[in-house]
Amino acid sequence: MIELYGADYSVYLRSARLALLEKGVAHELRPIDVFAPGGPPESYLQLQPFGKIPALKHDDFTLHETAAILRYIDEAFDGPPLQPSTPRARARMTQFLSILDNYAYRTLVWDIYVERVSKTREGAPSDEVRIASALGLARTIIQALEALAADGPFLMGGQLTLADCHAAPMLTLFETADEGALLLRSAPRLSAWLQMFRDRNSFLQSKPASR
Ligand SMILES: N[C@@H](CCC(=O)N[C@@H](CS)C(=O)NCC(=O)O)C(=O)O
Repeated sequence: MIELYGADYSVYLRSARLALLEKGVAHELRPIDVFAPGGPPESYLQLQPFGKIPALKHDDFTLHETAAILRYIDEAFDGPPLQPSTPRARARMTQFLSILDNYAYRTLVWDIYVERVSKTREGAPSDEVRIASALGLARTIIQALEALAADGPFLMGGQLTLADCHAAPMLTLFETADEGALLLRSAPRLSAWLQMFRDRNSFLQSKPASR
């Protein structure tokens, strides 16, 4: 039994779901709202002591940190391999994951998407200074990902990898901000990949109910 704890609005939960769906692994979603008043329930902190989502439970094995969850999903179950086989290609895939975790999530999702799109939707003012200060790093992130991206159809070429699963949820949100759409226009490989990935079954199936 595979249980994935989190909320469908989370880009990190969606990365893990994409890997499960691409792999064809049956799983159950266990709702945890990290942004609920008072934070996640105390019992969830046994699974994820930092109070972030997602966390995975497979029988008596529990795991948190999305990059670890993604690798576990690929290595523990049958289905199409989601990691390349050569050392260089595996290192490249890890490089994608690290850029997304260390630079892209905070900048593209929180500094730009949340400020420009989520807050506007909620009728709250956007923090223009925060957005403007994030644009330089956002440009570097998009240029770096574009330089690493293959000609397609997937980020690493012919094989869909964990890099696609991790990048798609963040970049799709980023693209809905005007600043994101503009920056992505200067990244033709990323743009073509995003357009293709948007219609993938796994992506459609993991769409948040609220969007
Ligand atoms: N290092 C964690 C990060 C996960 C993460 O930041 N998840 C976000 C949702 S997309 C979260 O739980 N945020 C709640 C918070 O920051 O309080 C991982 O790789 O799984």
